[in-house]
Amino acid sequence: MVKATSSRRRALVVVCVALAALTGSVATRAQVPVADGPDPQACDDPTNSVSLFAEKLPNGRIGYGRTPGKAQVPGPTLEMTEGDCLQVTLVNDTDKKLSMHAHGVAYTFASDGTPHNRGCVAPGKAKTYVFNAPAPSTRADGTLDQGSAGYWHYHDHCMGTNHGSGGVSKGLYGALIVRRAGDPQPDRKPVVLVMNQITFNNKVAPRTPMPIVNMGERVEFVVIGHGDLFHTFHLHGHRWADNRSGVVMTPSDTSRIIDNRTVGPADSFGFQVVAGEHVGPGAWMYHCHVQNHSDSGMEGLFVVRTEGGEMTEQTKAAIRRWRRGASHHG
Ligand SMILES: [Cu+2]
Repeated sequence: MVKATSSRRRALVVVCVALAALTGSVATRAQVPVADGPDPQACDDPTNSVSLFAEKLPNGRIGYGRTPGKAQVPGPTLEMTEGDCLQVTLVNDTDKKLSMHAHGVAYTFASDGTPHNRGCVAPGKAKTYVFNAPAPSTRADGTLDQGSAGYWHYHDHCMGTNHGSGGVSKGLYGALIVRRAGDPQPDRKPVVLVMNQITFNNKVAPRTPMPIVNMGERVEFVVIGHGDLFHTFHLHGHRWADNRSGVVMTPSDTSRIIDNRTVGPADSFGFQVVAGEHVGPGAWMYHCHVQNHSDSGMEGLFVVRTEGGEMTEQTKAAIRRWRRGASHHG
């Protein structure tokens, strides 16, 4: 066995600590060896340290999860605020090399998650990636560094090809939200919808995600594109601002209000709606508006209950009709 360098040993400790925090014990998974490749410079003062475990799932899917045995597609939503430094320790519990590559945030080559920067994680190994979310500032030359707040995402960049095409197609992706101080907070966990080939989150209707919320709740959507196709994301009954946050905060913000947006591979955007505002409770469809994509099962329902959390008879009947109509997709 190769003798661990001090930095390697430090990284191994990070893995142990992260696992200990999650499981309450270092006994089960304490010896996850650190993957080959450069060690990232740890955060001076990490705002958050999390672990991701990559695992195989049924039906040929592969996902990231926050604890062993809990992989999901999409992977866990990572949230930061500008000024934060996030450490993510990725444990590879699959039999193929994979990685995590983040969009939108700042990182050194060691956290790029690409093969040419030696950022892949071999099966049975672990690697810590370090991400900074710069806040807006003025450069010495007077130009503005616009910061990093946005609706971003992360994905594999090693499995199958140098671009992670094998991992991404199977579900190795997730949302990364960077907020700016003062941004409005949603009332619930964000709804993440990834348009990957002709699926949402690698599923077709009627198995697509069905977020169920109450009238008046502030609901946040994150929409991400993957694969080889261009899509248009449409949500019924609701609308949002075509700007960074999807929300208008001041009268001087004259952003266009939209209910449909083009999404190419690795594009991402987010917005918040007040559920049922001006339209009431109901089964509101979201779908790709490329007709042969929606006709192939690229659709789902956003279900708005009453303020008290009850589903109206009309909504229940609408869900039944929608399921029957979509059932031929599988
Ligand atoms: Cu589409």
